[in-house]
Amino acid sequence: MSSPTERSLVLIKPDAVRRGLLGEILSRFESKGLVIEALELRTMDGSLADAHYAEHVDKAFYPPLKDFMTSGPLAALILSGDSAVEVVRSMIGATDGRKAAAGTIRGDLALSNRENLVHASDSPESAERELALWFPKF
Ligand code: 3AN
Repeated sequence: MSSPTERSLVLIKPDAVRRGLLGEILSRFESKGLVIEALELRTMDGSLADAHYAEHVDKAFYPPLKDFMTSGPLAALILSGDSAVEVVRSMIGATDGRKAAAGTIRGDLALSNRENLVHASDSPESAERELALWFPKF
């Protein structure tokens, strides 16, 4: 039995671009067999940050998160494949890079709770919302 192809919105964050990890992170997703359907280098502005992180805008950690996410270019991607949302989430690991399991992107490459290299949609419903924000033409 095969699962339907899903799409996930993935952001390779400004810390990853600054650290020269874009190729390594893209390579992990490609090696897994996920398909890059769209890929764009762009800088998030404040209003897109507020919309993207709508569930976090009132939290204490949001202002520094917004500063970080708008601090430089990031790579926005659509990744697709069988169960892509869950597969990508398991590949990136827990939010806090200090606690993320070894073998995951954050577990291997991040040591921070904020500068944690990658965002990925956490459910098919979030993916639909985020894809409409970032790639309205897709
Ligand atoms: P995830 O990215 O693992 O889905 P969320 O959605 O809970 O995590 O949080 C969104 C982003 O907010 C995280 N990627 C991280 O950059 C930041 N963040 C979450 N919790 C904290 C926190 N306690 N302190 C600082 N930054 C946080």
